[in-house]
Amino acid sequence: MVSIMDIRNYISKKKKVIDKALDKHLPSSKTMPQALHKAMRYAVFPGGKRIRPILTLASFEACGGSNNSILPVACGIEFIHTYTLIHDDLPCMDNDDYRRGRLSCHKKSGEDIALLAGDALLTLAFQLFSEYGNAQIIKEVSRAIGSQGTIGGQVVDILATSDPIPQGYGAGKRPDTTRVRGRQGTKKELNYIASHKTGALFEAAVKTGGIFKGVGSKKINSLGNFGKNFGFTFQLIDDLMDGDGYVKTYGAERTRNMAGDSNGRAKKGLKVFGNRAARLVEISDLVLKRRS
Ligand code: GRG
Repeated sequence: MVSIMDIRNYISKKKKVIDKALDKHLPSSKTMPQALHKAMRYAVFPGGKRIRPILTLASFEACGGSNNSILPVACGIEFIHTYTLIHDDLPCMDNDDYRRGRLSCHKKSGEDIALLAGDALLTLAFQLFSEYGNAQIIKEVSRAIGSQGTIGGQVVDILATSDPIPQGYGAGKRPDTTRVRGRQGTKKELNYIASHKTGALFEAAVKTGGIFKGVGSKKINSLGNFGKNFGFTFQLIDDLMDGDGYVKTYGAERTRNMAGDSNGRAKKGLKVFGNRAARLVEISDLVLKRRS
């Protein structure tokens, strides 16, 4: 039975439960190598919205799950998200000094340790999936974040938005990999980036809830459809807030309409879950309304 608890209240309660579990599954900052564990914890706490693991929990509930057994797996999803943010901020990527209003991980811990903190969070995620989840979760998530998933999306983002293409790979020349960012990609590239860099992990996060509960492929596909379209809505709204990406290509009004359409597509396939999917629906509607 779905309670009438307000969705914001639901999200804030889940966030607290997730934060507690994240803390439990991260090595203490006093454990050797302290610098690494400090950097991992710095990147994870206080953290952001925790929207991906919340979706994993809500999806588990939509499939009839009602306990906290899925928490370690949901933590794995957040650790992966955190790894992407650490690596995305590195000088060789977006070169961002700040994340969530404070120094980015490499500015706090140094590039070497930050890079390895990202690697260690990614590795920890798969340790949790193997210990508390199952092979299907490992398969789903690894596909989602590999060369044809998140990492592929990041590569297309770099290549589509940087200029000039690196020169100097000729005989006897040192490779010059300097890139000047700021070019707007084609519509095809924009869609690839949204579906791979942003969408794929959302899709996997939602599917993971169903896989953990052991539902059949029809329901997993419905969850996948929700996750994919949710991810697209999320990206469009993010671009509206930043005046970036889709807004630069299509303008704000069309981008908002596209977000409304993808939110509609996301929710359409959830009917099979009945009222149990109420939280997924409400989270999706909330993202559409997001202004900050
Ligand atoms: C594999 C190196 C590497 C990078 C992957 C996903 C990614 C590429 C980089 C993350 C940076 C980014 C801007 C991705 C687009 C999706 C997005 C808006 C992420 C921010 O997610 P939120 O808003 O973040 O959920 P919080 O701070 O709430 O956790």
